[in-house]
Amino acid sequence: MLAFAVAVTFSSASAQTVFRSSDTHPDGYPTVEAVKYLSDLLKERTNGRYAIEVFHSGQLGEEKDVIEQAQFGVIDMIRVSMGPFNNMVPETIVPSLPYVFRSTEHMRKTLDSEVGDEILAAFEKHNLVALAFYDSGARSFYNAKHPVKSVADLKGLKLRVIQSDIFVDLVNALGANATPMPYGEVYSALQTGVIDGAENNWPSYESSKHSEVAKYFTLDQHLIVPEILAISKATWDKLTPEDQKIVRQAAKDSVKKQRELWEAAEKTSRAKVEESGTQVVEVDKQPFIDAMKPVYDKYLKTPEMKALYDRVQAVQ
Ligand code: GTR
Repeated sequence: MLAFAVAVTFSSASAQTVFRSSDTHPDGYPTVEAVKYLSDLLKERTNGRYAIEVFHSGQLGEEKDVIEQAQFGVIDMIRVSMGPFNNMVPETIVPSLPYVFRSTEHMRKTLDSEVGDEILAAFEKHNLVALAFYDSGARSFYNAKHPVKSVADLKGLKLRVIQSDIFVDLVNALGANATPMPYGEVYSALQTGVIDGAENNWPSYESSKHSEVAKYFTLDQHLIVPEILAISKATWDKLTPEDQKIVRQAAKDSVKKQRELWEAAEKTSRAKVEESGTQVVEVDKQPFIDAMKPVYDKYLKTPEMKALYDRVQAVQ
């Protein structure tokens, strides 16, 4: 009995809180590895009091579901695309508009500025504390039917999109038919012909194996939409202000690492899929940009949205 009591005391003295963090991507993907790196930073900076366990490969659920679970405090942390937040957090609309960022550089500069901090802060009224943005490259269309060389070639294709109205509208504006669907269902939907194609970045296209069933990839790069790393407000509120500071800073510090991992993964994923038969089509982006006018008209209606858009554009 005595030995047992001693053991318990000892273990609670060195107690470690392990946050459960969700990611839809497999082990080794840049976002998964960045959160593991963040866990190491936390352990180091809190003398082992805090750590993170990453549940990769969608083990805790699809993005829409894990967002809800984090809002309720069932999951501590989530790493999800900004896309699924569009209908809930209006501040995510402008940075999710097609072709809103001129380049990855422009996206990074914007999100590293106070504009980025304001967008992160907007999650708090939805019971989430957004900690950082991670890179997700540019999203492009791919399909199983034919090479898409122009906007006209997209006509009538059934394309899976993230469950976000912006994504639906942008695909429909190009003459294709948008089908919102959770990420984990896309592979079999492509395989069985329920959809003709989808859109994503190189590492997702490769690691999800969509490249095996949809070989025509068109480099139209319609969206440079970042990832969000957030912690449940319920979990956050249990931390002391000092620990909150440590978590926030460590999350910011993990961004550099994620960007390095991202840049490497983009290259290796593209090389891998090209080697295994993906046909890449380079296109003139201007007609794609022109086709987005109705999407801009719809989402930039209010003075607030226009002002945020102007601030994003003003970042040099
Ligand atoms: C990826 C993103 C995921 C997920 C996925 C999708 O690029 O990293 O978080 O949103 O796209 O298309 O559902």
